[in-house]
Amino acid sequence: MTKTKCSTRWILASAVAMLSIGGCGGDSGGGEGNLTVLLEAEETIVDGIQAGTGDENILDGFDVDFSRYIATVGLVAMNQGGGSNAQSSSTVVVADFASLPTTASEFTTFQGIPTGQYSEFGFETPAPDETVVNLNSVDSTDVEAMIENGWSYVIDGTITRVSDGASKDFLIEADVPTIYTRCALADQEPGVNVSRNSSVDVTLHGDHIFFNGFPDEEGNVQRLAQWLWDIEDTNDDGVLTRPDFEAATDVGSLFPTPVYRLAGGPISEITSAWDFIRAQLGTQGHIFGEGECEWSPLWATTPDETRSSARPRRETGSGTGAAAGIVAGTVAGADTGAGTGAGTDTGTGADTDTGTGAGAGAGTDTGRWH
Ligand SMILES: [Ca+2]
Repeated sequence: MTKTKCSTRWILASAVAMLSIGGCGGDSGGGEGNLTVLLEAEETIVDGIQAGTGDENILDGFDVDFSRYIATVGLVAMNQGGGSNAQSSSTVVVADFASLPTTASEFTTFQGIPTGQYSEFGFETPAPDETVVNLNSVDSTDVEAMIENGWSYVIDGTITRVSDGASKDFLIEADVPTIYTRCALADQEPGVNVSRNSSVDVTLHGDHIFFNGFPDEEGNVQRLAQWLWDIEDTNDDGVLTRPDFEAATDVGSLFPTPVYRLAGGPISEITSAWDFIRAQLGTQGHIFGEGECEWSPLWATTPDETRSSARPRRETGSGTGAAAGIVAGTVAGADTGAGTGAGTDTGTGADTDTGTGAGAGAGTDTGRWH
């Protein structure tokens, strides 16, 4: 099973490792192969998250369980580096991750594609449309509501205060249009290797809304739930939903510094609990359980715009030699790359690169999100 830690990916380090390791990825002999893409739910979704003092517990005395964890995933895209042998799938599925372990999880397959290392692999959690494939009997009412409203997530859960057993229900119905790119397992070649018959697990984590920010390193992650407990049921309907989260604008009280760091996430300025939820949900995509992906900023919040002009573009810089900075909102501080190269980065985004130069200068430019 997967672990629940969320490790930082040191992107250039991975690139350097790739170069030094060379073609260790196995079958790249020019043949054709198949890649099956599977969905995987982190155990936090299936088993819930328990109060405790362990690394993966909620530290401030709350249990959380999910009865439904419905999400849309799809639009897998990959290439063998520099755009070569690009493959993509238009399939988008909707699945209840809470019941995935006992139901179908295969959602798309690439057949007869060139074998080798697809060093750039990604996918999306898009707003669904009428073409969405219902993978494991998600209630049609939910699917229609997701299409109608552009929701990528419907999460139905309960938070319980262990000191007295009191509980509250919450329902998160959220548009979280995220493009995940450059997925990689730590200490392995980036992306996915395609051989004769290969597969990749696309994993959604379930616990990021309890992270104390958007941490650079897993050692810094704490899971805390007091903020959710403190949300007021403003409309007195017995469940915490979007209007309640949007009304919770006292961000400094809900997410106090220095315990929380709200900078560096997919939403540049978090002004409510709703922003925090959407931003954290926009970081939950992984491969092979713990393999980190870069995530795009979240964009429009209305269904009409989620797939159109507001969609961010990813541009690849043209530099070679010194790596020239990591994408905005990915892994702050993970950039190394003040080597000796003379590459020119052509990205012009408003990102702020926070890397400090200690790299070997062997990477290629990572591109930026706009
Ligand atoms: Ca309510």
